This record gives sequence, C-alpha cells and structure tokens, in this order.
Amino acid sequence: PPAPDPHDFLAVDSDLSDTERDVRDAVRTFARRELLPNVADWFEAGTLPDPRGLAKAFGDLGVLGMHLEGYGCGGSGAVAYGLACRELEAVDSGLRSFVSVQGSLAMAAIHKFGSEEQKGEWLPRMAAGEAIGCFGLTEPDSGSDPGSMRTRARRDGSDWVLDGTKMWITNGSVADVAVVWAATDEGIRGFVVPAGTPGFSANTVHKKLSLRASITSELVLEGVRLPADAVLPGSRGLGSPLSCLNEARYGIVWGAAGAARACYEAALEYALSREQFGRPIAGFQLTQRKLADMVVDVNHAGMTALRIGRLKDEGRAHHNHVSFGKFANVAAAQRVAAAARSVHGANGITLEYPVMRHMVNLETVATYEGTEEIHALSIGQAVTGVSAFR
Ligand code: TGC
Ligand code: FAD
Repeated sequence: PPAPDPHDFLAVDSDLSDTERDVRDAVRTFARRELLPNVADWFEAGTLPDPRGLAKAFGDLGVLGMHLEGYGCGGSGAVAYGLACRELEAVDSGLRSFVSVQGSLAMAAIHKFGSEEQKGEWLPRMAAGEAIGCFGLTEPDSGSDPGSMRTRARRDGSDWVLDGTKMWITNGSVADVAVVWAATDEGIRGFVVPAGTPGFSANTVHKKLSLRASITSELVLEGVRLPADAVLPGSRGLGSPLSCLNEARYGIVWGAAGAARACYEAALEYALSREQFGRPIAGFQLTQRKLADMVVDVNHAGMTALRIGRLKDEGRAHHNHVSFGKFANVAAAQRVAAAARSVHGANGITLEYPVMRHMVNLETVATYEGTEEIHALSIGQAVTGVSAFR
C-alpha cells in the first residue's frame, strides 16, 4: 500500500464524492487566491475593509446558505457545506464566521421559521451576498444562558415594540437585516429587523485580540416598532434559536479541522526548512513529537467532522453529536495551534506566519456558539442523563 500522505495521513478526503471534492477545490482555490494574501493585513487592521465586496464574492462562490433548499440557495449536502467551512477557516476563523452567521444563523432562522413573504424578500438577496444578515441572541448579561435574556418584544395594537441590547454580534454594524431574539408573552421569538428601522443602532466593538478579521458589534433596540409580520411565525421558545446554533456549530466542527490543518502544515514546512545546530529542526525528536501529536489531532478532527457530516446527511445527527464535534475539534485545533506556534520560534509570534493568528482566533471559536464548558456539559448530560447546567 502507498505510504501515508503527510497532508491527509488517514486519506480522509478519499471518502469524499466527486461533487464534494469539487466544492472543496473551488472553495480552496478561492480562499487561497482571494483571502489568504490579504487576511493578515485585515487582522492587523482589526476589521474587514470591504464587507459588501466580500459578501458578494462569497455569494458568487455559492457558499452563503449553500446547504439550504430553494430561494436561490445552493441545496448542497452537509458534508459539502462542511468542506467549504473547513477551507475558509484554514485561512481564518473570522472568514468562516462571516459565512456561518449569514448562512447558518441569519438565513437559517428565516428559512426554518419565516413566512413565505420573509423568505422571498430576504433569502435570494442574502444567498447572492447582496444583503448581509446578523443574528442577535447574546446579551451583555446573557451569554451561555440565553434563556435569561432581557430584550423584550411587546404588542402595541398589531405592532411589535422591541427594547433591549444584544452584544458580541458578528456583522451587526454592517448588516442590512438583523434576526433578533426577544422574550414575549408567548416565550422567546425571532424578529426580522431591517437595519434602518428607527430606534435600532449598532456599535462596533474595538480592542479585540481575537477574531480581528471580523466585525463584532453591539445592537441597541430602543422602542423599535415593527409591523405584525416582522415576527418569524414559526419561532417558539428557546429551542428555535438553539436549532439555528446547531447549524453554525456544525460548520465550526469542520472549520476547526481547517484551522488545525493550516497550523500543522505551516509547522511541518517551517520545521523542514529551519536549521539550528546544523540541521533542520524537523530532525529533532522533540519537534517530531510535536508533529506527531499535531498530525494525530488534525486527522482525528477530520474524521470526526466527516462522521458527523455523514450522520447529518442521513438525517441522524443529534445536537449532542454536534456538541461532541465542536468540543473535540476546537480543543484539538487549540492544541495544534499552540504547538505550531512553538515550532515557529520567534517567527511564530508575527503575522508573517499564520499560527498565532489562528491560535488567538481559536480563543473566540472556543467561546462562541457555546463555550467549551457548555459543550462538555451537553456531552455529560447525554452520557449520564443528568443535567448539570444549573
Ligand atoms: P433547555 O431547557 O436545555 O432547552 C430549551 C429547549 O431547547 C431544546 N434544546 C435544543 N434544541 C435544539 N438544539 C439544541 N442544541 C438544543 N439544546 C436544547 C431543549 O430540548 C428545550 O426544548 P423544550 O421543547 O423542552 O423547551 O435550555 P437551557 O436554558 O437549560 O440552556 C441549555 C443550553 C445551556 C445548552 C443552551 O442555552 C446553550 O446552548 N447555551 C449556549 C448559548 C450559545 O451557544 N450562544 C451562541 C450565540 S450565537 C453565536 O455565538 C454566533 S458566533 C458566530 C459564528 O458562528 O461564527
Ligand atoms: P459567559 O456565559 O458569561 O461565560 C463565562 C464563563 O463561565 C465561560 O467559561 C463559561 O463556559 C462559564 N460558564 C457559564 N455557565 C456555566 C455553567 N453552567 N457551568 C460551567 N461553566 C459555565 N452571539 C450572538 O448571539 N451572535 C453572534 O453573532 C455572536 N458573535 C460572536 C463573536 C465573537 C467574536 C464573540 C467573542 C462572541 C460572539 N457571540 C455572538 C457571543 C457568544 O456566543 C458568547 O460569548 C458565548 O455564548 C458565551 O457567553 P459569555 O461571553 O457571556 O460568557
């Protein structure tokens, strides 16, 4: 049998279909040509300089809402969507986030719970990247426990009036439309809030040390008056936003595998070319131990992602499978990024190499979409039958 390929040790990608491989190659080519040469500058600047151009480019590539059916969306399988996330996050977690928030959160909420009018109005434009969406669940005082949210929507005649604050909202200040979750007398419901609505404003969060090539915002809702048809009619209770989170968390399962792969590949290349004590540092046993640990983590993450993807394509992925994948793969990526950074020595602390950028991005990835602890508790509940959340 052929020797293992260092770039796909367990030949995980040989289990992909031709269609899946085509998606992988198209997104990889785009990401390496259009994103990779710029991402360090965007990260250093702490912003995305042209979010509308980026949205349009992602729309043209076909990755916005690519796993949703109809309304101009791609209708791809779960594995194909995961591969797109993997290739984007191999460049930067912030770029995968852009696609996750648009397709798996904002568009998925409208797709799952919206009326025909809402779907027809927003989904084709969002799939094309002509309209940017955001998803407002987290609040300053409600993060892991979104059920404690204070944002309220009350009826006033046939209108709805929303008051509250959302925090840490990706793309909030560049969005054309916000899907905002609010407590009502009928439980938590989702609302479609166009950006120009009086009383709605967004402030960009600055001084981030992680996910810098991404726009993060506070959303302020002060007496935002919306017509009766602004509510997502199918949304009822906390389970509605949580079901959208499953979609985005699934993308992170793959994305983290991509970030891990990028760090491992950078470390391997660096270790083979960097010489100390008269030979490449790849020849030292301690470096080889790091590379061995990395390649195991990268391949475990890849297999986990593909397994959960196949379950999802068969309609058998429970949300605790997704928790398993997010928990395992983000932790694996964090280990790989930290080890890869050390292999790079002083160069590893700069933006000339991708490793520390990935390492600090992964602090966000371990926090958003359910922290490491929340997913540990979900897995703990799944295996014991006992809830330890509260
Ligand atoms: P709990 O009583 O357990 O659940 C309430 C209802 O929801 C159901 N449920 C789920 N449904 C679908 N998917 C899931 N993952 C679900 N988890 C729970 C549950 O069965 C129940 O249904 P029902 O019919 O019985 O009412 O709720 P809890 O208040 O105890 O909270 C559970 C907990 C802690 C797991 C949940 O609140 C949680 O996941 N917290 C983490 C919050 C979070 O992940 N926030 C993410 C915000 S969005 C974001 O970060 C975007 S980042 C940008 C990017 O992705 O790039
Ligand atoms: P907290 O919930 O306050 O948690 C603090 C610590 O306490 C964590 O270690 C946590 O694990 C631990 N903890 C909490 N509860 C328990 C428990 N029961 N048992 C054990 N430990 C516990 N949100 C959105 O709605 N939309 C977005 O687009 C979005 N984008 C984001 C982008 C970025 C860059 C970041 C950093 C966050 C984003 N978020 C977004 C918010 C994100 O989902 C929350 O930060 C996350 O859910 C955690 O909430 P918190 O930060 O309030 O931490």
